[in-house]
Amino acid sequence: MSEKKPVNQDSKQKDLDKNRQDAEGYLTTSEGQLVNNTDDSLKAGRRGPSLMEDFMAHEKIAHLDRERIPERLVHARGSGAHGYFQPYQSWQEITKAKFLQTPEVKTPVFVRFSNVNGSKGASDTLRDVRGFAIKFYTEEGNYDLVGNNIPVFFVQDWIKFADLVHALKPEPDREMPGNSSAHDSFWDFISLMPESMHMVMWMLSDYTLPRSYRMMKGFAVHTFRFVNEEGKARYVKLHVKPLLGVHSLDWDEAQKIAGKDPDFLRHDLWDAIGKGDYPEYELGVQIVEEGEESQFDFDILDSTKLIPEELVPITPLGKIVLDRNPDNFFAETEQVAFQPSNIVGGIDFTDDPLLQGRLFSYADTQFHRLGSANYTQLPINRPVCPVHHNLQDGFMQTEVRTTKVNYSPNSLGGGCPFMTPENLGGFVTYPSKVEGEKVRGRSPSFNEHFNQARLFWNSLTPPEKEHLVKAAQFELGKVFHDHIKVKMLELFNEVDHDLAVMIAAGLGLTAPGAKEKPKNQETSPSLSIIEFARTMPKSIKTRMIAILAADGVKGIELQGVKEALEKEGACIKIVAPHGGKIKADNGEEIVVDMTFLTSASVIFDAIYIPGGANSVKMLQANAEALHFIMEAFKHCKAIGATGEAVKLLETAGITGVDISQNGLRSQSGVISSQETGDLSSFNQNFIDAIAEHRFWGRTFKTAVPA
Ligand code: HDE
Repeated sequence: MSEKKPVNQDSKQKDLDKNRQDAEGYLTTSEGQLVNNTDDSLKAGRRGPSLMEDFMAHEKIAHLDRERIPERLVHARGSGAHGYFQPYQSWQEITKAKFLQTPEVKTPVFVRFSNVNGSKGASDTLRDVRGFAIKFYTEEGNYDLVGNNIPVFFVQDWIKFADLVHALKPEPDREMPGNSSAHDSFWDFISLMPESMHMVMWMLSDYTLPRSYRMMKGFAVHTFRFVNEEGKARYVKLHVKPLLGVHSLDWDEAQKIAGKDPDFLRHDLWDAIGKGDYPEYELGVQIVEEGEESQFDFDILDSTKLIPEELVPITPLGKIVLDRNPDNFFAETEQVAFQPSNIVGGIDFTDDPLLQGRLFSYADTQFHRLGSANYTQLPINRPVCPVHHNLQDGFMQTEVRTTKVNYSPNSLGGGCPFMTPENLGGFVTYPSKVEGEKVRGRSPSFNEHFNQARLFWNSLTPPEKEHLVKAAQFELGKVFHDHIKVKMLELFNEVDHDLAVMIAAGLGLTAPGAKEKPKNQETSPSLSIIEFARTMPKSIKTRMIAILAADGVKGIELQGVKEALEKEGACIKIVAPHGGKIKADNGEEIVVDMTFLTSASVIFDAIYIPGGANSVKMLQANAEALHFIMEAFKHCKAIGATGEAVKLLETAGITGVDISQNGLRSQSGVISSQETGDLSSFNQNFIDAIAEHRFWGRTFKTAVPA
């Protein structure tokens, strides 16, 4: 039985602390000795050699030498946040899990977002699948939902995970490329693994370029079970939906941010929580009654398949709110140990052959990564409920156990700890029926690989299709061996002939011959980011907007538009040719947040340029300012200009598009108004344009050299 009583809490320690209160705040060693100088090493003479007895220096360097632990094999780069989960109502009909019973009860959570492929120092924005892992600290112990931002996976059987990771990671002879799947070994593997094609379509889509962790879905991927108090089980797929909607970056933009602000997504999350713009998500579930799973033309245990929302809608269970940044990156975000095997009564596994392997791998990796079987005692991993077990000793055991009984059954300890009866919330494995011969093989129900890849393709809007084709051309364009590209074109041809033809054109290869179009040409609009956005409330909350200005800017225009945008929750930065302050035409001094040197258009969602003859003249003569505007246009962002600044759009090269005049609505997302007396219609239409996120269909953008 574990007694949770840290050593430094005993009375002896308290006395010592009292005696030392005068020394509060002074430097000590890790053993508590007060020390007077750790800025100079101990030497024999001021110019002499260092002495071996310098325990202060030894401690400092020896600790530094050991400060790194192995980075996660995958998902190495991550950002974390604390928060809570609150159910909308009692879900006792479908599960007995306590954290889903009472709408008044908030369950603490810690969430870690990550990118799969890149190492710990990778840039945030390059194309990568994202992890979305949630630890629920429930009153019945920890429940971990370790998901991704894509609802399916590359392989069906966990034994293939090692091959996938080897192929994806930098090639072993040269350790290149550092942070990209665009290389021979990855596409060689994929070209020989048709089961990956559905996930590959998602990977090449805009889902792998999230604008923000706050604007990203999460999926548990596998089918799990919910079990209620009566023991009735149902199949479930868990989903997490961001209330800000799903938004993504443009590929060119993502690559540029990787250099301009490699911590872009980390900043975004940290800053938003710091400002009180707490990210919110909805946890939901698709429910399939036992016995009804055979209605689908795929196997619900196959993790390369999703259940279209049009067939089984998502039932919203409750809300996740992230309201606190971590205090210490290493102690929390780095040391957090997620495990799909962390489960509570009322939720259970299924026989999904991908899930089964995960139930072993995560604990195994934590033993290695965190160096001890006692990693569950780390503050970030510790459950909020009491723990009673017979696990003993091991490296870095922090608990001082005071019982001599560490086995079961026992009489000396009164039989403690007792086995928890089911009615007290004890986890009991759902007694699903299993029988069969031992066999290395797969169910024939796992054999079809292209229907859902095609469903995904058919569900995308034209700009999303264009992005996917470009992504495939980019990835395969970086592959050296032609036979791999040819094999991939054959697989794309199985998905859709037109898709294969378009990709082949960019590679300078011939697409395989047309196949008879499969009858199944259904669509599932919820799979498209753009279609999904249409179902969400429009808002510019937390969007980053740059106001470009220089000395002489029309103060009244700048402040009026700024206030209107801020009222809608946007985050405004004044970008100017120099730091400090600029002087408006009315004499007002305006604080500059960033300069053209310290910022870039790619870190903003939209830009606004106020009038003022002198300001506009200065921006017109500033190549960096013109580049800023052109680039924002090329990346399909909303652009607003008023007064004299309207002509600046033309100087920047934004011609040939429908620029709205006098603040009217525009299909192109470029809103201008030469009339500056009343800017209310300009403000409204500019706000509506920003809420569109991007004008992907914007024509003429490729003619803009940025
Ligand atoms: Fe993971 N995965 N994975 N994975 N995974 C890890 O655990 C593994 C899979 C996911 O923020 C590792 O602590 C196997 C699917 C996330 O700390 C490792 C298989 C999904 C995270 C591991 C999979 C995920 C990981 C590496 C196939 C989405 C980061 C470091 C059988 C549902 C969690 C670590 C965090 C991390 C194994 C497939 C999500 C090696 C064997 C499918 C979000 O244990």
